[in-house]
Amino acid sequence: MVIIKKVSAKAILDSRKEKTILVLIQTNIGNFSASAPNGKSKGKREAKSYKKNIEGDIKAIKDFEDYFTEEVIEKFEDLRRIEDIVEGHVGANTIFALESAVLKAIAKEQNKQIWQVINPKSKSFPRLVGNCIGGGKHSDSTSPLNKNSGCKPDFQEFLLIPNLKSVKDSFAKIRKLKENLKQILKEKDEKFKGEKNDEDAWTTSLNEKQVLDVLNDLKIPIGVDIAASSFYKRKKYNYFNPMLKRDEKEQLNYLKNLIKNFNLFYIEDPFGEENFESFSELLKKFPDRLIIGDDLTVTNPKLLEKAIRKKSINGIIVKPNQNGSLLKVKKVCDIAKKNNIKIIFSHRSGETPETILADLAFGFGANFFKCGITGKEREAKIKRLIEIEEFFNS
Ligand code: 2PG
Ligand code: MG
Repeated sequence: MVIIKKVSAKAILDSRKEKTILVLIQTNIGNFSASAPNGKSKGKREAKSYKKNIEGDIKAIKDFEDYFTEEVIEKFEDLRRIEDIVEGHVGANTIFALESAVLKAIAKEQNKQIWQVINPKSKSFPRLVGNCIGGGKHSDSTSPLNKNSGCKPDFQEFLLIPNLKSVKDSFAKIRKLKENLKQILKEKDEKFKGEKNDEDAWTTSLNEKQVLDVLNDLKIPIGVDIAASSFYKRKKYNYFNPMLKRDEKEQLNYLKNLIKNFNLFYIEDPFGEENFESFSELLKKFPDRLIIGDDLTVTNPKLLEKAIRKKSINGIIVKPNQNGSLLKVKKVCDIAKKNNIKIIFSHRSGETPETILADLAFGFGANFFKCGITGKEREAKIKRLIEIEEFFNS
């Protein structure tokens, strides 16, 4: 059994140099820690990262220390005891980091891997979804291209989705393709300077159609995270590259054409985060493609149920810190599996070296794993997934 003796938290910097939380626990079997990531193109209905601010959460964790020390923790379901203590007093990032640290302790105590604590029978590996070129909000800060200059794709992510047998081979393949893209972008985009965005994806002045043209030549399944809520204002989709506005119907028609012309396999957040009906229309037209909710569903069981009722999606992004509670993350995955909705575990745009995402994805039976392809915070996660794969091969 795990008995918590001390709990503390501190602020660390994520890959975007923004503050995020790291939680440390001292237990009868050793010390454990875990950190949470930060999103930038956040869904409106995501749980708040902190109750008020990070400093307040750090203090709250300390204030509750005596409560934790009274609990005996033995299995995944015992995270309920942790949640009962902190629920309502801290935000999603803090709960996620705390529960992750506790999960690491349970694994160690049982001499298991973290994913085995969740589901010892897990055996199928998620397919990699690698972000190779970026636009939208993720290309604001590091890109020299001004938000309104029209000189970046309006879509947030362009994704490579290899279909190889092993995670290891898939990773090698998308790394190589991403490196090749540097040369291709140099040739096609005279403004290209080899710069990268928040998720270490290439930034370009090409627009989404030009990027998709480039990716089609790679002969690999591709996808996009449109993150449409980030440019949906006053009932219009406000494109900058080129400058034009599309209403709901025009957006739907535009996307139907893109999906057909570029053979898109994966389409995330194609419409505003409240437009469940437009998602349904797209899915009705393309039942054989992945129509995925992220801002639409924000890893929330109720919103997932709504999306299922309305037949809006056949895939859901799972970002544990959109919710915080790992018990609710499990609930989301259970509902998704029961309803044949594909599960895509995802990194956030502001990341830390934390690798538990890989264990969670494998343990909860994710179908896909969305991550950046390069950058130490992203690579660490994919490498952990490969390590799990090697565990099976050894
Ligand atoms: C997304 C994510 C991760 P963020 O929209 O899917 O790529 O972005 O973490 O900024 O919400
Ligand atoms: Mg998204």
